[in-house]
Amino acid sequence: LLRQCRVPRSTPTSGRLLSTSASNILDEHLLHRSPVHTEFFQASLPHLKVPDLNASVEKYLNSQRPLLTDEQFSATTSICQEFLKQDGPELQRLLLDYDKSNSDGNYVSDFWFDMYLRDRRSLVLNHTPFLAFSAAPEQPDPLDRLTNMVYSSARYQLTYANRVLKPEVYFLDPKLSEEKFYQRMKMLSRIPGHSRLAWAAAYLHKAFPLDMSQYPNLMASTRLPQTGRDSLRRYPDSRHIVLMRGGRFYSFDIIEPDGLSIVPASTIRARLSECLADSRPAAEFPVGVLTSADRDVWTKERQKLAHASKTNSASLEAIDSALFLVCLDESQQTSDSALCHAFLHSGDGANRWWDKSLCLMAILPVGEFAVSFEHSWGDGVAVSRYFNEVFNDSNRRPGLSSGQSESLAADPVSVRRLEFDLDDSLKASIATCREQLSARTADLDLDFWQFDGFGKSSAKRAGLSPDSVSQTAIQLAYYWLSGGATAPTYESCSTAAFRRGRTETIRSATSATKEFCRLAGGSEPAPTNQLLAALKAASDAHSTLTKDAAMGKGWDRHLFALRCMSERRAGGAVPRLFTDPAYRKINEIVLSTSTLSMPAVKIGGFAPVSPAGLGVGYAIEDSSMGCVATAYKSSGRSSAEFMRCYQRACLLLADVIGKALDA
Ligand code: BUJ
Repeated sequence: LLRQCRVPRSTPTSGRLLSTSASNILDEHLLHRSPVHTEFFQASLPHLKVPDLNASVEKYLNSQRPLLTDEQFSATTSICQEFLKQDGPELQRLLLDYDKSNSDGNYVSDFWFDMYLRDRRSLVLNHTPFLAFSAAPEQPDPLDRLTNMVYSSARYQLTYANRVLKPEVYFLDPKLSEEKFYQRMKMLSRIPGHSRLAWAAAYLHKAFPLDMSQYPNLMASTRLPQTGRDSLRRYPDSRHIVLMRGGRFYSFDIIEPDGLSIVPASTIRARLSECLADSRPAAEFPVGVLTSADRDVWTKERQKLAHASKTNSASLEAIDSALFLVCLDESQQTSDSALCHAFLHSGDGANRWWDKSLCLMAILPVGEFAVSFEHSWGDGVAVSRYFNEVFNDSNRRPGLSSGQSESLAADPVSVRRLEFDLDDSLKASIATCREQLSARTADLDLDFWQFDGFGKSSAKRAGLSPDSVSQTAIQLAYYWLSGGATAPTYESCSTAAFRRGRTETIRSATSATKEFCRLAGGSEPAPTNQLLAALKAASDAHSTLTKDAAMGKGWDRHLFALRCMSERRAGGAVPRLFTDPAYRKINEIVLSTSTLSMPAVKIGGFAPVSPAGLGVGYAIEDSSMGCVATAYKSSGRSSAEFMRCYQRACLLLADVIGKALDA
């Protein structure tokens, strides 16, 4: 979880529904009642420190080593030495000053928000990932399951908005019961000044509270396109959702006007059915496709749209302010790769509103469900909390009790159709965006493979870190794919252990993985004991990098922030370190990887982050491992070829580790 894991500063919770007291809400409308309030630990979370300059530069050089020839490495080393003598200390001082004046945030979070919100490229494929839900065999009817997921999402919102959602805590001590932990925290909450002590008290229990500053933007929130830099906006009074089907929009309430209770699940189901019963054909000009455009293009089109009619501005307002979006697609395809394509980009992208912070997707009649999220506001840790809560709650305590389906007819006025008036110019833009997006998504190659012959438990028994083994498999696959090369690799690591922490990069292509690939990847692999020793060295090196990253001691965010400072610095030239071809190369990510292993997740993925790169979403479970790989066909890469190499790599690793365990 920790691996994965600009909102206004003063209001940590999502808002107005909050002013009601949770004690007025019946248990059936909540996920649970936390013994301490949701932000109990927030104020005492540790501050993410600016790392030491020399240490970051040294780590940067270590990451460069396997990617460069001796000559290139020596040139980059000299550039780094020059940086440490010239620009580095001044930029570091500026960054430390900036950090001091920014006590509620951290040195990187505003720059990170800027990185997302200033990016003018389409959100689709470039940023938006998806996570698909595992099956729920006890809920065979897809519409019942969707109803229950919507109902549990409403519970999530009432629980969060009323501050009774349990704080997000990473427990390291398996012997510590959650109940006991919270009893003690509740006792602490009676002591004056507890908000400063809360984190330390949790730490004494080997429990690590995680940042929750992203949570207010999960629901009732949207990204808004603006020239140059987009913004995020929240709607604290929201009680409705917007459903999209065939590029058309429908809106209905799921929380009652009192803000204290959820619309009965049978009514939600009837409202969903009413949307499904609309017999009109799919929209000829699906407005949602405009949200897939370049952000400056969409900014202009949105202004035109909003000014064209009151109907349009009202529809936009309803979409922006919805708690979340439900996207219903219809398909008979059940293959894993067809599902991944559908969830990642919905074919031609016509049935999505990409700006919306959270989107619950359903494919009927096959009954597959997933979530996608606009990435600027938050990361995997916040989304996986919602994802797990909804998966568990909708299975264990479904809102719809059996036999209740459609016992109520929807009130005909309760589902509002959201319409748009489109002139010829808007129609032409929609047609253009649709063509452009179709061309981009048709270029995306995607493959999935799951291997049931090896998993976490064998890796652990052999004294290896399961994640390191997965990363080594990816490195070896790339080694074969490229005929012996090592590529700039990004593994996402959460820094949510810190206040407003987002992510750090684990640079998982190391000198140790390179050596392992050299020994294992030739036509005649080295003897098993040699391979095992190299694998252990790769695992140890990776574990150190992982710990560093999770502790905010990687080099990526530090150098990124120093570069941002150099761009702000009046009159200062950009230091050579940032124009060095080696710096550019290491940031042109070829292997973009991320993992989330949770029973609720069936599959998940994202597109490559560079035109010639690969996107690799992977997981390692107790006795299986697997990944979803993406690539752009136009770059000459093939996800299927990568997958063949990955399969070979998994088999080799399983064999080597199996022999070690047998010995
Ligand atoms: O690093 C960051 O700041 C954010 C990253 C960006 N990037 C995706 C480019 C790496 N964002 C995330 O990591 C969020 C990604 C969420 C999706 C993760 C999918 C992983 C699940 C794959 C499951 C594969 C199935 C295996 C079966 C055994």
